[in-house]
Amino acid sequence: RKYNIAILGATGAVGTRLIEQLEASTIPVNQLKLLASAKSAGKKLTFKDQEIIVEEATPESFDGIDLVLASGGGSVSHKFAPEAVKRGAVVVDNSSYWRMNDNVPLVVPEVNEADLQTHNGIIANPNCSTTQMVVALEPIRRAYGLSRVIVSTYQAASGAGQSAWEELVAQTTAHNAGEEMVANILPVKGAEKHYPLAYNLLPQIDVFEDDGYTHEEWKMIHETKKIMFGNKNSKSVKVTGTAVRVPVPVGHGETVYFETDPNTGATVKGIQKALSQAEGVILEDDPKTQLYPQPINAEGKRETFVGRVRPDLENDDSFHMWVVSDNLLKGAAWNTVQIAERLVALDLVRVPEGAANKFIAG
Ligand code: 11C
Repeated sequence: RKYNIAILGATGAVGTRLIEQLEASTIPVNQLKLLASAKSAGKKLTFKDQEIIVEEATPESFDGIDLVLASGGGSVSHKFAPEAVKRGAVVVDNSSYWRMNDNVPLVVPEVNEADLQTHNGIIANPNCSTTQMVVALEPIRRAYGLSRVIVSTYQAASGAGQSAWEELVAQTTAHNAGEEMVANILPVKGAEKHYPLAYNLLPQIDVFEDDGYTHEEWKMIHETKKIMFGNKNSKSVKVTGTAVRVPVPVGHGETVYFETDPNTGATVKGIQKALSQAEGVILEDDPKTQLYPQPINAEGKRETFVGRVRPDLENDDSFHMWVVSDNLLKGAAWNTVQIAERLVALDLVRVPEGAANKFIAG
């Protein structure tokens, strides 16, 4: 079987990588449609040496489509994912809109591929900082259990989109020329205040919740629980963290403190072994030779890189590690295409009867 595929949000930082990842995937493509807002319609992009003209997305765009890879943002997915499912297409959605819906599996194939079996037409792709963390934590959980996680993130500008990435570059150039840095996007589009990221750190990613956490931190807590423990409010694990934007173009870094089950006798060597054998993980951990993951080396790669595995010096059965991945690939485009590859391999590119009624377009 060959598939008719649509990429929704084809012109953004993730959208263009979706095209590249699809091109490099094992999915047999019959026809590829590139969809975006009216503003981007008419642009020309290339897939397998073939020029494709970007079309404005409408509900009818999904007629005859089998599989949609969506990366147009929350309101676009709210509007179009149910329309696509209604027309028989399966949607792998990179936005946050459907992630916490009980009818929608939230999937990182290395962790919970089995959740694909019960999909209803929409499958959600997690937030980038969550994805790389769970890829690194899952092999540890399987071997040694997991009761608590405390994460601090060092997130790249491109996580906030192509425009934030461009703003960082422009600010760096301006600062180096002795000119004033202009900030219109970060820490979050539409906020009352904007601050420069170049030569700076911003301890705010996304909007603040009433409890003092940012929405990015909220996502890391609840998405991790849903992916690894099957329930966004699971009490089986305690998760907390602080998300910080750093002046790096691509590649999120994370320091992760975690507590294992005391009955399992976890050791640094055991954890390193579990990580080195895990799918999607590359262990880069040798302090003697200064080997540890860095965003600059992770850019363009599909894997999640882990290093600096060491014991906590005061808490038993507790450890620290450093996790890096390309936020636009494993954090977004690759995980989406990887889910699509698994759907194809498992013959799950079909909308179950009646499932479309579970979703209402916004
Ligand atoms: C950032 N993690 O770095 C965000 C971007 O929920 O898919 C991803 C937002 C999301 O700003």
